[in-house]
Amino acid sequence: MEKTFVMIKPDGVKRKLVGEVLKRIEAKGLSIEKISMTSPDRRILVEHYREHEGKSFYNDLIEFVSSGRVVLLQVGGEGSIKIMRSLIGDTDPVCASPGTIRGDFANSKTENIVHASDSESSATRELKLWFGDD
Ligand code: 3AN
Repeated sequence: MEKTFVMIKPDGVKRKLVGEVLKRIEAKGLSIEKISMTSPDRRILVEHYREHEGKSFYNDLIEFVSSGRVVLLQVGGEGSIKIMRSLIGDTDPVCASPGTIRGDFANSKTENIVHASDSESSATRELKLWFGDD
């Protein structure tokens, strides 16, 4: 079954939206296969966000995601990568539709509650990075 990586970012944890995000994932019929909480250090975030290195928002992004605890998830199910992307909504809060997680809860491009892998190769890479080979 297809697997994807999801992270509830520090704003989602601080705003007590963990249950809300998990509820939406499960209500859609996807499965929470792994879950853990961590305070990510810069090193792992630099690797996670390597495609964004050098962009204008890069330093703020690393600073923000390393500012508190995050929830790491392996989510599984048929079509889980694309389904999770549609559940979270657009990166830009102006474009994120109501009914999506970002559409309902985010008002910032940096602090936008949740990350989900955007392709099969990202999902494989990110699951390995955050959960290892277990
Ligand atoms: P998404 O998380 O929707 O896949 P990406 O992969 O393009 O978006 O960007 C990764 C993260 O970088 C986003 N979740 C967001 O927090 C941040 N980000 C992306 N674009 C911008 C931007 N123009 N301004 C500020 N932060 C951004």
